[in-house]
Amino acid sequence: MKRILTIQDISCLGKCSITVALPIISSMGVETVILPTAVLSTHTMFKNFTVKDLTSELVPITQHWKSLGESFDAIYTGYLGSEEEIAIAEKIFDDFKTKDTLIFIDPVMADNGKLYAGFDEKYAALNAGLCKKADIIVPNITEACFMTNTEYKTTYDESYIKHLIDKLAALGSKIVVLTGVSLLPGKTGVYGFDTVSGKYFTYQADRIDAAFHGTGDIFASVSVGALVQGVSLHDSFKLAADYTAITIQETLNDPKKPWYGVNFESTIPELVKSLSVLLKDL
Ligand code: PXL
Repeated sequence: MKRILTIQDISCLGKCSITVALPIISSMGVETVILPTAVLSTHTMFKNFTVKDLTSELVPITQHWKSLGESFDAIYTGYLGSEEEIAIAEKIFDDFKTKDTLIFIDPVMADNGKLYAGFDEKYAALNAGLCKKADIIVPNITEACFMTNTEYKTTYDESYIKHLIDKLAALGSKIVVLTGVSLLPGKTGVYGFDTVSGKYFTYQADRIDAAFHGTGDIFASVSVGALVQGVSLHDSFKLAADYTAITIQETLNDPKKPWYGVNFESTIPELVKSLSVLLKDL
């Protein structure tokens, strides 16, 4: 069985970060090891959330794993929370990376043109530095703009997206995948660039006009859960984009939908079914 280490916060209530990554990656038949960066009562879109920072725990926990000789097929970072944790994540990559370890970075820090509460431009610059260690990075357009000092636009064309991707690739990741890219009416998806093959790729799923929290974490979890099992780049990102789209649709259909996250729990059986088709073809 493949094994992914994910490094991000636990937002106890809120359906994001580890409370999404753990069930989704596990449902995909991959062992999920967690390294919580902080425990929050809720994610940061709620008012008056509490935070217990866990920075001081990260090194002792990973040193214990190292002493046991443990290893990971992929390391997936999401919401890190502090500048010091970015430096520690870099050290964990160095300590655990072998030639077969996939380093997958979702530089969670911003959306809709704005940084999340508690982050500033220095934090964005440090995340940009971390990207040099990555095999794959999956920023949204806002995060890409903050990391590359590019003007954020809500209306754009393909040349703007390619320019942004080229600037992201210069940060040093092998593969760059920009998320939330809408180039066709009624569609949204990913636009990527593989620096090894020199090829751009894109996949557009149906766009559902609703913004929900945690969908980036769902997209990243499905992508890394498929990639680590040998599913191709195109099929992994298609699976993730389609699953995110059907999950948002499912949530909209729920008259009692939560405002703070999506009903991914209801759509997991479809994810498992679609993945099993892809795995059979490998
Ligand atoms: O979904 C990203 C995320 C993860 N963790 C925390 C957050 C957010 C987005 O706001 O607040 C704590």
